[in-house]
Amino acid sequence: MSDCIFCKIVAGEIPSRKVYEDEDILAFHDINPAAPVHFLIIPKKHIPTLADATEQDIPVLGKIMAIAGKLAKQEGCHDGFRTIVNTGRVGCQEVYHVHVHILGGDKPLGLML
Ligand code: DGP
Repeated sequence: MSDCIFCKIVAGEIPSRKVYEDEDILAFHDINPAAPVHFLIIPKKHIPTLADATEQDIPVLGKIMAIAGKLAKQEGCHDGFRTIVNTGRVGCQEVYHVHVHILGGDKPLGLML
């Protein structure tokens, strides 16, 4: 999608602080961190929202969830983290390209985002 910010990050047209990348997914630090550790994991494929995901997307969405813990530990989350997916208008989604927020730090994090 040519007008999607996250597709532009995937394409390298907008810079990001990368945490991880492979052929299917990209993880990068959130530009507006809401916690000491705050990064996003996205599929490289443009899926607008979680409500748009289909059975074809199960492998990439599963990969994101399966790697979240490893990346969180790598970024300093040694005692847990929050995992948030905002979906659509009611879910207060700002960027319409599926992303999983990973948030962590030293202290427990209350309801946020
Ligand atoms: P959400 O409300 O779940 O759609 O959150 C979108 C997040 O994306 C928000 O926390 C800020 C982040 N974000 C928006 N634009 C950029 C960008 O250009 N670069 C990076 N690294 N993060 C961005």
